Amino acid sequence: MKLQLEDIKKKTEKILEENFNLDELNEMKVKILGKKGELTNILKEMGKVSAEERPIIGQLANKIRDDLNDIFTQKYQEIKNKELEEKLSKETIDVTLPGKEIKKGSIHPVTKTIMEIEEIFIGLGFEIAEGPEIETDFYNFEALNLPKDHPARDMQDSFYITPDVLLRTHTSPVQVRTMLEKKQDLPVKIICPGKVYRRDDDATHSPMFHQVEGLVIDKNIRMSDLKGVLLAFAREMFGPDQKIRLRPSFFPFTEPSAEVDIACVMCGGKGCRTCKQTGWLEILGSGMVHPNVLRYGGYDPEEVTAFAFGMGVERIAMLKYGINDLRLFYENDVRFLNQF
Ligand code: 2U9
Repeated sequence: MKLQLEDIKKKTEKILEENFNLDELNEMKVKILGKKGELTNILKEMGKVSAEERPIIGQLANKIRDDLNDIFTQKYQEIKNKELEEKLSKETIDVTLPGKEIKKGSIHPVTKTIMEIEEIFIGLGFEIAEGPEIETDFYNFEALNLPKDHPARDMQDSFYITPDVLLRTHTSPVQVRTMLEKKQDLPVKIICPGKVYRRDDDATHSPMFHQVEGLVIDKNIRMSDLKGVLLAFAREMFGPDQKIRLRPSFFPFTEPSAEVDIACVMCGGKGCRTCKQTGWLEILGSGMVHPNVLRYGGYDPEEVTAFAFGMGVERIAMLKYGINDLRLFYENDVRFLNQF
């Protein structure tokens, strides 16, 4: 039996010198070490071995089984390495081939326009203020001199979450919050960019759009300050020779109020379809802040005065980049977006 065991080891070592693939090796392993394999067959004869010899043969059998397992493991590794080497020797990499194109995104035209507006006002000494898009009736309406029965508060015009909480309809509540935080500190020079929400949805109105509003509070702020700042803005945004025109208007939060026009970007003021033959295009609304609004913000209208303005970012972007359809901003068509 001892001889049989040593034989099987020698036989295995010899067989494995030949060229096998992994499947053949596995088959061989089952044939020799498997449940019904040759080693098991030899050990079936254990009963015939004398009691003194049995532990010695048992030990030898265990050692031979371990040795055989080692031999198979070693051979397995050899075959694997050989296969890998063969694969690598065949595989060639052409380093001169062009790489895969990485598609780069671009900045959305609305974001780009906000960034440009911010740059201009930062250059004029303004700070940027931000605030929540979900607002209370107080910050969105009450503090802005929009009385309880004002049509803007209609459920039909705004998105209400509860009777007292709504999606902000303008970024003005950010200015109110900033005024209350500043606790009468002077001067206040801020712009507030962000998303606003109104129940409007047609070719020229979107239920979500972007605004930038501005507020300047100090002693002796006058309408001429408003005009100077907005002229500087118009020239940086639309060209150094731009003109502006102020037309009287009405907003509940400003008095007096003015709509601001620039010379038509299409015809330069001669009159065309874009400006409806007027030569002018409206770009923003503005005015001197109403005394009630200053009071709500904690400032004394006898001590300080203020001007404010508001613009729709999509409108500015359309005029600046010659975009003729508002809906293009929200469709996420890369053929449109890639142009910015
Ligand atoms: C405070 C006080 C006053 C912000 C202003 C406008 C005029 C205005 C419109 C432009 C186009 C809204 O997006 S739009 O439809 N805005 O005409 N906004 S004055 O006045 C303020 C804001 C905050 C505390």
